[in-house]
This record gives sequence, C-alpha cells and structure tokens, in this order.
Amino acid sequence: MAQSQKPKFTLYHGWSSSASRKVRLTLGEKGLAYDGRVIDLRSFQHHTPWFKKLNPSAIVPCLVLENGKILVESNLINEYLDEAFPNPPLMPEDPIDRHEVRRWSKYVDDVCLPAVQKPNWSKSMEPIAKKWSDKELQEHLDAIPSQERRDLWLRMARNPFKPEEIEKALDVLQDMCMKIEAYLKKSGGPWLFGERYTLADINVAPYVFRFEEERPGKLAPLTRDWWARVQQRPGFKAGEIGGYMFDVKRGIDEAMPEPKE
Ligand SMILES: N[C@@H](CCC(=O)N[C@@H](CS)C(=O)NCC(=O)O)C(=O)O
Repeated sequence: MAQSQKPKFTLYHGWSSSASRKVRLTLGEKGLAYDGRVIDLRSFQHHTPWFKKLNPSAIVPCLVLENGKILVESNLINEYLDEAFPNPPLMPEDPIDRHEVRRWSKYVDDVCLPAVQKPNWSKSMEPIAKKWSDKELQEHLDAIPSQERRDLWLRMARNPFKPEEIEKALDVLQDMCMKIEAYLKKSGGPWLFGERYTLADINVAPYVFRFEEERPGKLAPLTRDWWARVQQRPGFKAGEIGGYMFDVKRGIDEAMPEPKE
C-alpha cells in the first residue's frame, strides 16, 4: 500500500458491475486513489455519444490515466495497474503460473460474466426494458454498438430469462467455485496461487460474491475460508462491493451528470 493517495486516474464504473468491481479491487489492493465516475447502466449512460467516445464498446469499466490515455477491458486494466504499480505484486513470479492467472481471467470474462448477467439483468434491467414501446426499444437498440449486446437488451425487453435459465447460469458459477476449490487444494492456499494473492483471486472474487448472494452457504470448505480471507484484504474494503440490489440503487443515486461537450 505504498502508492500515492493523490488521484491519478478517473474510473468510469458501475457499482454493481462485476467487471468494474474487479478493477476497484485492484486499485484498492494497490492503495491507488482515483476519481470515480458512476455510470448508470439503467439510464443507458453507457450508450450515450459522450461515453462511447471514451469506450466505443459502450461498456464499463473504463480507466482514464493522468495523461488522458483511456484503458478498457477489466482484465487488461488490472494487468496494466499491476505492471505500472508493482507494489504489492499481483502476478506470480513463474511464467507458467502467470499464464495460468491469465487463463483464469479469460475464463471469468468468457464464461462467468455471461452467466452472472442472467440473474443480474433479470433483477435490474428487465423491469425497465419490458416497459419500452417498440419504438423506444428500437431507439435503445440502435445506440448499442455490438450485436451480442443488442441481443441481450432485446431479450430483456421481449423474452426475459426464464427461471430455469437463471438456475443454469448459477450452476455455471457453482462450477467456477468447484474449480476454485480444486485449485486451492492443489496450491495449498491461502490463495489460488499459494502464498501470493494474485489477479486470479481478484478477478474471480466478484463472481464468488454474487454466487454466495444467490445461493448462500453453498461454498465448499476451502473456498469458504478463502472467501473469508478475501473479504479481509485491504483492497476489499476499498473496492466497496455491496449487495447487488444495494449497489444497483447506489448506481442510480450516484450517477454522474452528463458532461457538457
Ligand atoms: N470484457 C469486458 C466486459 C465489460 C462488461 O460487460 N461490462 C458490463 C457491466 S459488468 C456492461 O457495461 N454492460 C452494459 C451493456 O452490456 O449494455 C470487461 O471485462 O471490461
């Protein structure tokens, strides 16, 4: 925690966004201060032209450096932070282990994020999207830059996830927790890669949090103890991860005003 407390960065983020939570955990772990700008996904601030100038993919998080350089993609932002601010190091020394950390990060993004979106969006986005008229829906879809995201919003508006699809998505997160359990057994703990807390622990943590919220008490013993330790980390308090609906409401209350061009 030796880094400067002067804000060096501007973080555009969502309180309830798992990808944003990963970056807040890393900033917190490194003791890096930042100026946080809350983007309210429910009022589509991320689909506005000014936000798409920051991140053309229209997603959070997005980190703006002191020199104006814009970084996107939570796994890559976290690796940048670890390289630029190496104290404490959040990657293992061994190149093979580093490769494995990156595999965890990719797995989280490719598999766990699409899974968590189902319970999350059913709670936060569906109540809004289903009220749109066809014209409003089309306007929203037209502002979204990727087909994948358009499909997601279309589903929320007209064909929301069924309870069995949400259960299947939670099974995916349960599978993630079982992988964590196996890894902790192999490494001997206290962290996924042994003695050093790494970006693998950080990048899975928001997903374990959501799994534990949705299916309380289901973590296997090593993962349960690991999770208790994660919550004691300096970065966890600083990362301000609250209950999902609490953070959704916080995101609405604290949304940044639209900047003047
Ligand atoms: N791979 C990206 C995923 C980011 C992402 O999907 N962010 C979500 C919130 S967790 C988002 O902004 N969704 C808005 C939308 O899809 O409309 C990352 O890790 O940064």
